[in-house]
Amino acid sequence: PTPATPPAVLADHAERMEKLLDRLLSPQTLCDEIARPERLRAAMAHGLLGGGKRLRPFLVEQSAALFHANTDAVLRVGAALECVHCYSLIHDDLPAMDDDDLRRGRPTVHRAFDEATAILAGDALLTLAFDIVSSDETDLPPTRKLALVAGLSRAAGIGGMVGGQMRDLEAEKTDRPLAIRDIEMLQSMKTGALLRYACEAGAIAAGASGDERARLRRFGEIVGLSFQLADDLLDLTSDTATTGKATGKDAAANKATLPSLHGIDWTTARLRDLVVEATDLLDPFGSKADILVQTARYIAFRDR
Ligand code: GRG
Repeated sequence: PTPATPPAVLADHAERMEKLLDRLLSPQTLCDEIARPERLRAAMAHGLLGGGKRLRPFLVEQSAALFHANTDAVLRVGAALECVHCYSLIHDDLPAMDDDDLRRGRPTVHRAFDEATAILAGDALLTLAFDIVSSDETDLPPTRKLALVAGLSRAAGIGGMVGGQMRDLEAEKTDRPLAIRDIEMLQSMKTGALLRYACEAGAIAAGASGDERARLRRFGEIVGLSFQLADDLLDLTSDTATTGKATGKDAAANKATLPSLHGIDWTTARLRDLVVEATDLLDPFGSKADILVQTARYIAFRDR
């Protein structure tokens, strides 16, 4: 299929998100009265600001928009989720994990600062996320904030992103290839959990019904599956296009991905099915869901 374009409003959202993140990390906002280590704040800013598609907060915003929610509070919930995402990138880049020098075209946090500072910057971004959601400035009923905190804890923790990362590290240590079921489980935890939460969080923040919340959660799950499949497919096709064989990071680490196991045609067909399911799920919302549907299509059929 021809590559899908991102919704026009994604860039505008990224700009608004950048301003909010910048404000949330400003010296004035971050407990000015106590001795705040400037080097840590600068490292957090390096990992959080200046780049990124801001896809997760965009999904929070668009999911909440289906129910006409308070936009300021929703933006703050999205900002909290972006803090968790960026913390995971900072830690993922560390020498003990992927050992990367560049992220979003700039030196990784441990390269620009040092390893210990990068670890602490990630830790502080993770805790800042919960600070943001629970803060009085996030103008939502306490029951919704509690549900948001509970959902974020689960999406980020052992049953979600961190658990998925651990499974990934363990898989790298064994010679036995992972079963397809295990690959799917690993990915639904490692990258899927935050994307699933993004859509569910929009519904929670907006006070949607249990049914609507479950619908958005499933939509987020599909977005997560598509995101990973598309990522692995792009890896596979760019490698084979340039060298005739798979040489990307996953291939170098001898890591099987669903596209490398099933092939390009299977993956493209699976992505089409996922987009159809995502579109059907949002059918009850009519044209209000147009942007979310376009986002699902973009995530599945992006060209980079
Ligand atoms: C180390 C706690 C810990 C977790 C690591 C999600 C994760 C687990 C690591 C991310 C590493 C990675 C490159 C995963 C592949 C897919 C992915 C999440 C890519 C980055 O997300 P985008 O495309 O990035 O949304 P931007 O830069 O747009 O924010």
